[in-house]
Amino acid sequence: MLHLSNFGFLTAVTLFQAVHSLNACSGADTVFTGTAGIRYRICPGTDLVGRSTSVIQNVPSTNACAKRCDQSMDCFKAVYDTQTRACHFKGLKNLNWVDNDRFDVIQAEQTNIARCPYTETEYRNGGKIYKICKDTDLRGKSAQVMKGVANLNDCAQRCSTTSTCVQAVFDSALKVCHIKADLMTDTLIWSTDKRFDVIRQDIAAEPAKNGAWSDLIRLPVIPVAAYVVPEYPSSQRLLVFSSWGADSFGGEGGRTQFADYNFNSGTVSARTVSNTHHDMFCPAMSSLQDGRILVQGGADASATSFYDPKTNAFTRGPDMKMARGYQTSVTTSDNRIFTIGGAYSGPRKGKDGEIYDAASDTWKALPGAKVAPMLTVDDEGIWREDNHAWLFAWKNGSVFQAGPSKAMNWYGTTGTGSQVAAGVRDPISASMCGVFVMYEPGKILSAGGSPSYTNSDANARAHITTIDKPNAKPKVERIADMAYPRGFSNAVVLPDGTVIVSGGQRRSMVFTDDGGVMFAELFNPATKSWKTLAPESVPRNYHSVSILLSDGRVFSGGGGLCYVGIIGRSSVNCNKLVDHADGQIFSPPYLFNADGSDAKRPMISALSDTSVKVGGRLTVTMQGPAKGFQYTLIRMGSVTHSVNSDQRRIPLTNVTFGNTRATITLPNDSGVLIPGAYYLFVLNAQGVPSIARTVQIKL
Ligand SMILES: *[C@@H]1O[C@H](CO)[C@@H](O)[C@H](O)[C@H]1NC(C)=O
Ligand SMILES: *[C@@H]1O[C@H](CO)[C@@H](O)[C@H](O)[C@H]1NC(C)=O
Ligand SMILES: *[C@@H]1O[C@H](CO)[C@@H](O)[C@H](O)[C@H]1NC(C)=O
Ligand SMILES: [Cu+2]
Repeated sequence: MLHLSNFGFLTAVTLFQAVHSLNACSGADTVFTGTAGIRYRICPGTDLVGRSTSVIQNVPSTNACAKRCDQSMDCFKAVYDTQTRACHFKGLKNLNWVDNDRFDVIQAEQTNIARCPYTETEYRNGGKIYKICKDTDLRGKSAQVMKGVANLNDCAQRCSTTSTCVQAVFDSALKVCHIKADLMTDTLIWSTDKRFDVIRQDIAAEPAKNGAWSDLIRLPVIPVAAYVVPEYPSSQRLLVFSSWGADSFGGEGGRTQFADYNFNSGTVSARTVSNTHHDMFCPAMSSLQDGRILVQGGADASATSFYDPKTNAFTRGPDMKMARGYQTSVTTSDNRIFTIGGAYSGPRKGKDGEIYDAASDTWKALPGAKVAPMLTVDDEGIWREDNHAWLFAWKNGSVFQAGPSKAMNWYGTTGTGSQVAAGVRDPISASMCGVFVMYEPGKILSAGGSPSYTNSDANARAHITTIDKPNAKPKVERIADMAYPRGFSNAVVLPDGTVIVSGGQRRSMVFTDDGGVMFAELFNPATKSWKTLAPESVPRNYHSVSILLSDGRVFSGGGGLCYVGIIGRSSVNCNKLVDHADGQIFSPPYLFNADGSDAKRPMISALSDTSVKVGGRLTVTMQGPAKGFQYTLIRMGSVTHSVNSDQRRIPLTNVTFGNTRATITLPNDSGVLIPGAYYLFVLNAQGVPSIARTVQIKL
């Protein structure tokens, strides 16, 4: 009866059910995989109310109906009627998805992709070559829409004769050819979608110039936060986590979903951490001298959890003095952890500093480390104004706050704490959820962000802030803008001192991919300029991360997470296309020879010690001569919400050479060389990095 609505019958039942329309399966759905690998989601007990394009009688089962749909060139959605055993192929417009026990809904699946999952064909015309990936779509704006296009070949032909056409999409259902918008100005996201075929001009990748992104790495959780596990001789694991839900949050869940990803072997495992009774969603994170990571607050806002790389176990730490979420913490020169802000959780006001001392395993309030001078002015008020401070630990226990407020401040961590104004970084606006990184001692690159946390235009501005003595006014230099404005992007300093900024949106808007910037950019400190790199496949916005791996590549992942309100509630109604339980690894240009082949890397054969004191000596033995190489330490990172206050790069300048040995005297100031686990990289004259060895720097 319901399927006759195209004839004008609308029963009271359909009208009633229309009120309860679904945007995702309300129960457990299953997958039917067609002959060409196209996946169909089958949602039992639901109906797609609307016009049927054809009806096949006497179909024995739902799977048989899915098979018939798969065999048909123009079936993307179907409904199986379990009473009449009829298989209805549905149209594409004016459908209403509702609960109804009598029917099962079958829909060709959409999944974001970075590579064509099917065999591609070629189209050539006028010296141009195009690759055709059937059954996929490029979601995003079209520059031109051509109607009445007979087939895929015609669409490819039209693209090849349109000078601006780099990518096109053929809509086989409506016989429309879409010349897609320019990726430089618009966001295009490639996904499987049986209705469409993608035509892409085959342009040489040039990895030595632009770097190269890996295929998508599917993860069992959305990587909202990430840290590298310090391991010897070299780290090979990334731990990532979300909230109590792998793809959802809401409330204080008392547990956290983790994934353990080995970036050498590619293996991934899921892990629920519940023994610390801590939902670690939206926390601050800092690592200590002994390699332990302290995750603080977030959804369970007073709780803290230690991760110990030696045991791979979590233990509960002491509660903070004040409940916090979206605070920033930083490890100080004396191996304590300073934290400030965090009105997102717990009380809204007065989130002055406090400090964790590993020696006594206690937190102490620092009422003199006032939060008020570092507030932004946000459209949503105080909830957002003390979030994600740009903190850098510096000499003699000091902490420098470089943003996101226009104003900068020095914080002192002795006694009851102190605060000293340090001038204005950016007179134009605050830069909430911009990026900040110390790429060499005392030199801070910051870029992007928006005046308000969300619903706020991002900026492309960049600054270099140079700090020297604690409490002294820093030097601020506005440098060239990035090519793209970015809110919610992430920054990673590479062993050669360049900085990769990836992801982010042109207008900050939580939980969307709108205006996502696909191209990464590389900051070069020698020229203080930016260079655009290869585009990532998936937008990485709010709740995304990027982090340096021990092999000199960069992991970029996450974005999204769905608010479901109640702990344990299903995420089926979430829009999975903006919840990114995946990542991609970027190989920077320095890993390639000019012809695109892999560059030969310097090889470290041994370190004299796995643990060295600040100011101490370390001998590196190379496979081959040690001279002519650059030696660099990068503190291992932890990242969430565009904040990585652990990372910093320390080039090593006091080096003497033997034949295959380099003896390094480390910087003698623990405010420069903050205690903790570091990557030791060796770079050759071409700037190609070794695989890093792990070294612990201690007081
Ligand atoms: C280090 O900080 C303490 C406390 O703020 C101060 O008394 C001392 O003079 C500082 N030392 C140096 C060398 O700046
Ligand atoms: C370089 O290291 C030597 C010890 O190997 C030390 O005496 C000297 O002070 C260091 N120089 C600098 C500039 O740190
Ligand atoms: C500490 O290092 C600085 C250079 O970074 C050097 O000038 C100074 O001599 C060193 N001090 C000691 C006591 O080694
Ligand atoms: Cu968050």
